[in-house]
Amino acid sequence: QHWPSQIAKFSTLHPRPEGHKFVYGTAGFRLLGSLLDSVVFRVGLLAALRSRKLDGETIGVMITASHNPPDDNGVKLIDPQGEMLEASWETYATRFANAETDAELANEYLAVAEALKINLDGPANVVFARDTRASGPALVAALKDGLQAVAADYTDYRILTTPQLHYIVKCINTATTATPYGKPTEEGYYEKLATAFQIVTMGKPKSPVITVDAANGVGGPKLKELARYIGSDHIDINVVKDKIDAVEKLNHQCGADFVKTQQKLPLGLEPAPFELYASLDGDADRIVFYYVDEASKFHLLDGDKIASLVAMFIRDLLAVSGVDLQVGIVQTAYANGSSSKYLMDILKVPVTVTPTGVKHLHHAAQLFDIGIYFEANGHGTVLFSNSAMKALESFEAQNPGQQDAVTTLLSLAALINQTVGDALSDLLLVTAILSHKVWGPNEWNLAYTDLPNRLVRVVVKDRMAFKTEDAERRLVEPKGLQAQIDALVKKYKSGRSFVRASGTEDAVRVYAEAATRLEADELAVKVSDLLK
Ligand code: 16G
Ligand code: ZN
Repeated sequence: QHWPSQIAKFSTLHPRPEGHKFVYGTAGFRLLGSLLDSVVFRVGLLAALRSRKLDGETIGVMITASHNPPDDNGVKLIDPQGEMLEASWETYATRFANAETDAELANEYLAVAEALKINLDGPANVVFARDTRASGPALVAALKDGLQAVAADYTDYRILTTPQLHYIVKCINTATTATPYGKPTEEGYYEKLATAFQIVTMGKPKSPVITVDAANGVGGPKLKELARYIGSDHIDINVVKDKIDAVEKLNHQCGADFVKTQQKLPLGLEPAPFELYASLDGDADRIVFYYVDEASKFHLLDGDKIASLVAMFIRDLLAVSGVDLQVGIVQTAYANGSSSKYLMDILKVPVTVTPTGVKHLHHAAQLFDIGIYFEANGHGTVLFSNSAMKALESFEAQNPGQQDAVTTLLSLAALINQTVGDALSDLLLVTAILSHKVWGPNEWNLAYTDLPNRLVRVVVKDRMAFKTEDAERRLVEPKGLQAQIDALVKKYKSGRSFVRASGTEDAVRVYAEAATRLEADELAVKVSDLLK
């Protein structure tokens, strides 16, 4: 094969739009779908190269822009164990996307291959899927061209949630190992989760109906399918905001991001008091829950509340079982101060704080026997280490109580999508725990009371001037600013505030929390004013 001419031949069909600087960030490439054609083509080249580097292990490519508006789209790579692309490859992605000419692109391809000693004639395997966005099919075509240009083998999984594709990638790459993750198909995913859910909830009362806002995205049809596999004897899910054909409705005044950032109900939802509601985001890798009380007051049960519920449940099961395993929690600076306090002081589990972004949390969670990580925005999962699995599988129970607890823990490990945060899997996890406790949302919410908080987006001249340390909780630059923030924070009871540059938008974010709503709002505004 003569790769440079082959790459150039295909690349001319996918010209790079002028005057754009593309960056592979925390969520891959994400921007207007109409600007992504060349980027996705080039990601095809990179995915093939990554697979060749790993001796033909299968790499995933997901085309989605998650909670962004309908006209946006995005693309990200999935590593063989279902994890985010290894960080050192993000720069290659950025270099490929920004190559000015077809020839330059081909050179980049060869340069990376040479630097990493990649055999360009070795096997390359790639799987991909997309969400429901209108720009998806054309971008898939661009991706296929990229894969064909460098003779990669590929499978098109069509429309999936992001976590479903992560699951499939891991299944494929573990298929011939001692611990296969599951059947590498969409059906395999439903079967695995449905079976695990039935075992975890066996003998427990069925939970009352849960109404799920699917953000008019891919999560809607997939959740209905999952519920069908579980069966209405075991679960009762009512999916709303499921208009995937009305493409302009995607994430519009609904969905997990809307509910979390606005701290209010999706548009048009009329909730009954004390019933449980949930919202997914546009690619179903985030979920938040909520309910209203008798006075119609809205109560949010976000990622911190999920982490706390799950930590409590797993900790209690471990205590009953007598298996000695260390549970740990990973949060970001956005975690509500009350949640961290509850986890550390009441549940007595260690809490690690990392910078924002799934890859940071995921890696920190891998350091525990059982690592629970959730971002406040509702993205998270639980990781069971290999040694934890072995300890549970080989444990010899002394009584039925211990046996039950161990069986439940092992089924939880199957119920939870351990590759990445998964709204559908997390929904089942929460439902199962509530049915064990015979709790409604109000009982769940009682564990601790969130400190009122406010998130403000501030557009600044140069967000890159904002450099942080201590897991984004303190600014090192611009110089002097942190001291001013500290001086403000000191004036508020239970006050806390931090500033960081967004990794997905050209803006900085200000977070503030304090003892009362008024104070939290005021602190957020005052800190924002410092940035102007
Ligand atoms: C991305 C991250 C998400 C994070 C968010 C923060 C992944 C897969 N996604 O969506 O975890 O919460 O960015 O956005 O890592 P921000 O940097 O704009 O605040
Ligand atoms: Zn998402």
